[in-house]
Amino acid sequence: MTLVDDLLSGNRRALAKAITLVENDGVEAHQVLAALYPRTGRAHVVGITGSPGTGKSTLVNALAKAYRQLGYTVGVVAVDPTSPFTGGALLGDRVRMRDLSGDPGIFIRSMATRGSLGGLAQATADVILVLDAAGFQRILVETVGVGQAEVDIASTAHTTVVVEAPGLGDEVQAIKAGVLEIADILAVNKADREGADKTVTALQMMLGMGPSYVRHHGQTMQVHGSSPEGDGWLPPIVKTVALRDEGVTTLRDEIERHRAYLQESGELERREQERARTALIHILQAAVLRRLATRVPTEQLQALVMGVANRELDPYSAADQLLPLVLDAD
Ligand SMILES: Nc1nc2c(ncn2[C@@H]2O[C@H](COP(=O)(O)OP(=O)(O)O)[C@@H](O)[C@H]2O)c(=O)[nH]1
Ligand SMILES: [Mg+2]
Repeated sequence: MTLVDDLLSGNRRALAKAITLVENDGVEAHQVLAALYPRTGRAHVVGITGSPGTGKSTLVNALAKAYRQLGYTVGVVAVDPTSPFTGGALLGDRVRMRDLSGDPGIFIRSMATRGSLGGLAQATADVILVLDAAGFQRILVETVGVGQAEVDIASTAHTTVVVEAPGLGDEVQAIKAGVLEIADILAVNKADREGADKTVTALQMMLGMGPSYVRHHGQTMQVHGSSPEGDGWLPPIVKTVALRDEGVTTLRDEIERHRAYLQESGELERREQERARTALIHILQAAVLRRLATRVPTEQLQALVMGVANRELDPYSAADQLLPLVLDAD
């Protein structure tokens, strides 16, 4: 495939084209991904997540520069599902990223929000694969930490950095336990602002009471940050001033330390398998649903819809009646 060959030889136009292709999904996209897949698995994927305005884009920009100083090539994927009208590409992000864009060792892409959020998570995972195959050694993925889709995207990352900033009112209230749960590293950005130390203290307290809090709410305790074996990874808290590149090399080094931890503990392999399983099952579910959906007999469906709407039948019983028709359609 010419596109794949061009991409692998470092052609940026081919890379951009392949990314657009996988973003839009479809048969050709799957062929490209199949051809690229054997070349993937080398990049370290870093998720940068947190509330809007905490400074994620600025931090990603600074972090990319810090990685370039070590000679690593960097791919940046910005996912912003909160701005469907701009397709996630905020003008501010673009302006700020401009000082990086002349560097061939950096590739920046804003993800458009197409279709469902679940679709966005899948598209993001596929774009990461393309960048990985193209040889980018570190891939930074910016997401807004609000919902399940963001947690899904974060689960694609090897290392998740949760960004907080001071001055969000009552710190303990502002920090969502669900987001804390996925943190491998916590960055308190805008450390030049008043209250940064209070935010750090609040985070330390929350980390301390994390497990019991999580257990109390009946959620799973198996989080990225802590290993069940006990002497695993304790999420470090790093203060940064992204605007002035302060603390950013420390953050970079903590990410690298986490990467080493993942490799040495065998956790990387375990996560990789988990990810492969999730990816495969998601794709399979979607394919099975698509195929079965075409088999739903239209007339019977319409009759049952009427029955449910008229309260003659409940939707579970209606589905029970349809199911054998769908499954035995051959
Ligand atoms: N004072 C201060 N402002 C910052 C810092 N980092 C980012 N900002 C500013 O915070 C605002 C939001 O930053 P942005 O990176 O767009 O945040 P995002 O929404 O999380 O991506 C911008 O005006 C930035 O210039 C910092 O370290 N200190
Ligand atoms: Mg941003």
